Amino acid sequence: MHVADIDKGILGANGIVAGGPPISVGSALAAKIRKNGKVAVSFSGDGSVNQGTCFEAMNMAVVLQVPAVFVIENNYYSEHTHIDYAVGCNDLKARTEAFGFPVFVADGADFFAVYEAAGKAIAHARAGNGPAGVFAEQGRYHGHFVGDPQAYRGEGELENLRENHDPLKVFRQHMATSGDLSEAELDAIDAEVMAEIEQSVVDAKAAARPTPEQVTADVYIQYGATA
Ligand SMILES: Cc1ncc(C[n+]2csc(CCOP(=O)(O)OP(=O)(O)O)c2C)c(N)n1
Ligand SMILES: [Mg+2]
Repeated sequence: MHVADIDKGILGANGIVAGGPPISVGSALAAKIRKNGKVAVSFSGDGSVNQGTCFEAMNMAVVLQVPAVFVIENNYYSEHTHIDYAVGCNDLKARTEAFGFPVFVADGADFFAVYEAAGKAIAHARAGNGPAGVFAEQGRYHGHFVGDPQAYRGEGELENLRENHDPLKVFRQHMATSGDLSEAELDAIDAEVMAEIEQSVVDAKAAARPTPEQVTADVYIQYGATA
C-alpha cells in the first residue's frame, strides 16, 4: 500500500483510499503537456471507486482528455463489507463508462485477458483519445488483515474461489493449451520461487540485527529535483 519508486514511474500508492486517481490525473496532464507519450495508471477497488475523489478524477480526466487509465479491481469486499451492501449500482463497468470513456473488461483470474485489456486501454490513452478503464473481477482469498477471522464469508465461498477462480491454475491451463511452457517447466519455476522464499527467511534470520541508524533505511523516499 505504501510503495513508491519514482525512478520506476511508481509515484506512490498511499494509505488514503482513492487518493491515487487524482494523483494519476495530474500526472497524465503533465504527460499531455510534455507530449512524452506517457500514460498514468491508477488502481481502485470496489470500495475505493465510491469515493468522491475517484469520481472527480474520472470526470476531470475526460474534461482534460488526458492519458489516464483507471484500473478497477472488484474483489467483492472493501475491508469486511461485501459489494452488495456498499455499492448501489452493481454494474461498475457501465457506471464508469458513464463518465465518458471506454472500459475494457477482463476476467481477473486470467493473466492474458488482463494483459490484453490493459494493452487496449493504454493504446487508447496513448493515442490521444483521452482516458480509458480496465475492469477485472477476482475474489479475495485472504482477510483484510493478517488474523482477520473472516466471519463475514459465505459458506463454501473461499473453497469455491480457490477451486474455480485461481489465477495460477488458469495460467497453467493456458500453458497446457498453448504449449508455451510444459508442466515440468512450470513445476521447476514454482520450486525455484519456493526455494528463493525459503532462503530469504533463512538469510533474514541469520542476519545481524539492524542498528538504530539502519531502522529507517529504505523506508522513506528521497524526493530530489526531477526533470
Ligand atoms: C479515505 C479512507 N477511508 C477509509 C480507509 C480505510 N480503508 C483501508 S482499505 C479500505 C477498503 C478498500 O476497499 P477496496 O477499494 O475494495 O480495496 P481492496 O482492499 O478490496 O483492494 C478502507 C475502507 C482509508 N484507508 N482511507
Ligand atoms: Mg475490494
